[in-house]
Amino acid sequence: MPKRVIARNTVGNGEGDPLHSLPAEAADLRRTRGCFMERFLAVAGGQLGPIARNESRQQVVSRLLELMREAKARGSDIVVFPELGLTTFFPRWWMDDEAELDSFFEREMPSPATRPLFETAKSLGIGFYLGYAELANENGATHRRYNTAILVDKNAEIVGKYRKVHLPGHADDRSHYPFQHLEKRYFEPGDLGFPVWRAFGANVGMCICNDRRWPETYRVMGMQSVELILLGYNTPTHLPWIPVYDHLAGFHNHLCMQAGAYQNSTWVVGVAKAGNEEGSELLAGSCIISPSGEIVAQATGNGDEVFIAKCNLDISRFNKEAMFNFAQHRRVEHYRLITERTGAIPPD
Ligand code: CDT
Repeated sequence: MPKRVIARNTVGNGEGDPLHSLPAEAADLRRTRGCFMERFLAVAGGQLGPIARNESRQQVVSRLLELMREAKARGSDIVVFPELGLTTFFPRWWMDDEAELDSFFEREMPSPATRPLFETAKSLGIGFYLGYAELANENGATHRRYNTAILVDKNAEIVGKYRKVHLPGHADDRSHYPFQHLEKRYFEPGDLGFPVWRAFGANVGMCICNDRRWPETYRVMGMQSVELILLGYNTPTHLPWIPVYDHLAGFHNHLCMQAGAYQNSTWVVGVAKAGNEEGSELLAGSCIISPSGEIVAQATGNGDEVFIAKCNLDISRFNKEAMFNFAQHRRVEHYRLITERTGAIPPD
């Protein structure tokens, strides 16, 4: 399995900031030579193979637990699971029956079925990111459906919740295709924005699948000094209504995540649900990307698999202080169109 450690720590013992005790010139030198780093986080991707429509929550959770235990045995601080990681990718089917649709959603987190994930995480001392379909009843509103991810710390506390903002696909019935993509029918757009949390000794953000294709996703988190972005995905390798780029599915997957990592000087961890799921082939290619834009660890197959990188969080400082020093170089007076308009119009 390809695995490599970027920019090993050559100074300091992990306590305090060694730069503080150095003369300014030495600190600068060490900074430019990249030898002052000290914050490491061992991150595991917990890629899933397909989940069958009739697979129970208990069966899926036992697969997730196996991945979690392996991740911990291999020294990880956190394991990242896919989008909708508790069920099959149900938006591929048109459903009219509310009860049938609801059967794919979680009404509480943890629930009796998902509690073992929290208990095992706590006893092992490992955090996790998990995507799931959320049925929310809050602030007097009932039955709100979101495509959600949570960030859980080593004490099994939910420290962050994110609801998918960019919902792809369509809301109309396209039953003439072998499978559909009905996220626009089954979910409403996330209402929590793109927060960044202080967790695991890092600035951590989350997004979900199609969000990774939009530069705004990364930049909004970049504006909050994000150092680690976690995301899960379910990406069909064939889109029946627009097959023209099917052969580039893997390239586009890495292209957008590598660009997001580089342009915002952040680690990005993208984890797939992969393989042939109920007749729909889902892209694999799960990976961990450094702030340089390089892929440093990658899943090798399209089934359940753990892959790991020891991430030096401090290398995200390099371009945050240089090429992508936002405070020095951004020119917001020229960016207004990005938030004033949704669709593009022809030039004047
Ligand atoms: N799950 C998800 O968001 N998948 C989309 C592909 C579907 S586009 C109709 C993605 O961007 O990978």
